[in-house]
Amino acid sequence: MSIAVITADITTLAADAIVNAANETLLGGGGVDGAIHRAAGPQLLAACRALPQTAPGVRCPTGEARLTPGFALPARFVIHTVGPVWHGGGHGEAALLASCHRNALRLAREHGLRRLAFPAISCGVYGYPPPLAAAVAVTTLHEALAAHPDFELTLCCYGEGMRAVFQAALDAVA
Ligand code: AR6
Repeated sequence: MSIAVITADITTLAADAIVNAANETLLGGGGVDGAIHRAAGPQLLAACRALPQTAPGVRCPTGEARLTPGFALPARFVIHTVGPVWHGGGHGEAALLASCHRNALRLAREHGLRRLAFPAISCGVYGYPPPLAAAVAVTTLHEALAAHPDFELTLCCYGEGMRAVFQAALDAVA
């Protein structure tokens, strides 16, 4: 089974695509989103701006995913997805977070992208408790791998604490 958990800055990874934990505007932000935009260069913002809006100011509704080139990144593409804001767990957060992972994988398959790296979507500013988010992420990725074993998936954590949480979740499903 090809799911690895690592500690790294996702902007340094030469994957087919790295996944961005964005917001619905796709116009950048803090956290991993800010890091990806800084490393990719201004062409990334222009490419995001060119994506169609589905509602005023919304280029990617929560749970969906969009593809752009990676520009100056070592990764060829960026898959932007928007995780749910944590509101206590009773507002569909788990289903939305699973959708992020599933839609990112679907987009990757449609474009022949096999080697993907995911950050800990929603585990920063959006406040999702990491052990709960990690369980959703690894379960969803594990199911996708069963259907499409050619994927090489990396869960890229920023710091040892987050890596340990995601590794424990992976050990629980593997
Ligand atoms: N590489 C890998 N992981 C990182 C990096 C990096 N360079 N930088 C931060 N992380 P967050 P969210 C980790 O807040 O919770 C943005 O402003 C970070 O430590 O980036 O989905 C967007 O525009 C954390 O574990 O994303 C949205 O408005 C994880 O990435 C909002 O934040 C996710 O934290 C999205 O919030």
